[in-house]
Amino acid sequence: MDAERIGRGYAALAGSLAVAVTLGSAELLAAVAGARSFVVSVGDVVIDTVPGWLERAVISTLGANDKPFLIVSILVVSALLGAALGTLAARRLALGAAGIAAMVAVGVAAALADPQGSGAGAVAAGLIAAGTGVAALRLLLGAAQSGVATEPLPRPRDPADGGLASRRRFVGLAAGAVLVAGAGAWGGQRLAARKRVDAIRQAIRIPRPARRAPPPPAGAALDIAGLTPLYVPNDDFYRIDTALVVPQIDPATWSLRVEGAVDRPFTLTYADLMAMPQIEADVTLACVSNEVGGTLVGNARWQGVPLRDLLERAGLRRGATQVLGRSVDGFTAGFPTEAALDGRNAMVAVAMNGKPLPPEHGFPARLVVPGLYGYVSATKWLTALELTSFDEVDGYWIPRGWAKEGPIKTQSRIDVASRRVIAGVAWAPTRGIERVEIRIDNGPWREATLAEPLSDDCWRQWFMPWDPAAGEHVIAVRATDGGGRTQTAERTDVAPDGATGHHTIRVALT
Ligand SMILES: Nc1nc2c(c(=O)[nH]1)N[C@H]1C(S)=C(S)[C@@H](COP(=O)(O)O)O[C@H]1N2
Ligand SMILES: [Mo]
Repeated sequence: MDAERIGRGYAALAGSLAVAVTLGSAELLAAVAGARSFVVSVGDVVIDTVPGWLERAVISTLGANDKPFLIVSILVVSALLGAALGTLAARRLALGAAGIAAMVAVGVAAALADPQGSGAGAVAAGLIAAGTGVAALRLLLGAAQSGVATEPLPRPRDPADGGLASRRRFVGLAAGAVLVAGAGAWGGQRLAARKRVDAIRQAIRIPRPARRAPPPPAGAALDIAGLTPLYVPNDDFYRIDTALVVPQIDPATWSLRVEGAVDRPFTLTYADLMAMPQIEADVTLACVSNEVGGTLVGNARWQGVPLRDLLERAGLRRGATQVLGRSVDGFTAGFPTEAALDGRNAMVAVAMNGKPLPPEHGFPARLVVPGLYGYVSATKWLTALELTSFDEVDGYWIPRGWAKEGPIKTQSRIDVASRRVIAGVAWAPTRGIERVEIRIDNGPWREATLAEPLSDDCWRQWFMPWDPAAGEHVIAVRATDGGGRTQTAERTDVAPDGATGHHTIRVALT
């Protein structure tokens, strides 16, 4: 085709539309073929390859919007690449076709790199989508070339000009392309949504645990408006993971391998796991990325199979010093084997607050290890436990600038500062909370009243009656753990092993 004869704007638009058709049809075809969405797969690769500092910066500026932002970015970049391909294709169609094929190849490669979804399906969907996209490019450029598009984008033309008809044709084709792209994306989403495991999950009966957690003692939960509940409901529980879409795992096809430096590696089905004796325990989970005063922490009642039982069944070999949890989505987290054997309630959890794990929190099974930050321990959508050493393998976050070992630091947080009361929570999992102190307007540290403890693995609520004068006040909190160690005032960043410092707030009371 003759570039001179096709307005650049038309060519670019044709290219973008052809890419949209490619992506939309790929979305639908991938869903039909049981493959992962190309766009989502590329997003996952981006998440896994961007440098740790950038990932942290994006999460801290965009918070929970980081994932939609990533998807939109991929679509915008694709549209721009499409525009560039369109102008190339106006000169030689083969260049545009090669460009579309290359883009699809990137999507297929990303989908293949993901252990979830059908690889053959991804290849088949990619081939057909590329063909569809190239056909769309041809048609659109053909329409653009046949007269209309010799002028920059839309300019009123003489009705007598024969270009009008072909411009109509271009506009019609463009509308068709938008329709095909939109319908493909929508259909793909609909099909993917049908794979959700909600119904299966709701039908699951959680067995009675062989060992129940004691009921929470009277006085463990304070009745203070605005105070974080002792048990955070599943729907409100903080969520942190690298999964762009929540893995939907049918327990019927799920399995858990115990392997590595063990004498008797084995694989369990979900039914096998559910048939093993289970324990129940209250455990506070915390994220290493939790800023001082932050909300990336929560307490729940978990139920599952003691990790120790699984490791004993496998028979630990010498050198099995790290337990590495592997997720179906490729995420890994490792912690000292000692934490599974020293008597704490480390478990492969199947239930959270009396319900099968929500998909967002790792259904059908995840690790819960009291006292360790989630990034080294709490693998969701767990599919393997690999016994290894810290020299051999690093978990996902370690090469991204986080410490190899991640014991949870003592932290305390002010949730409420009203005209009557100051209240909050404090946690030092496995060590417990011995004391919480409050300092108002740089006065002396004064002891707050502690609620009854749930367990040393959980946060503890606290309060202090307050009758403030009107005006501005600065309130700081610090906790002392069960070992008598008080939180340091020194402020450090969340990386590499968790923030330190006193949560300090400023309130204005009238
Ligand atoms: N598969 C998988 N498991 C994961 C993660 C992840 O990215 N992928 N993130 C971990 C981190 S950093 C934390 S803090 C906890 C958070 O668990 P939650 O989302 O249930 O609160 O999950 C851990 N388990
Ligand atoms: Mo985390």
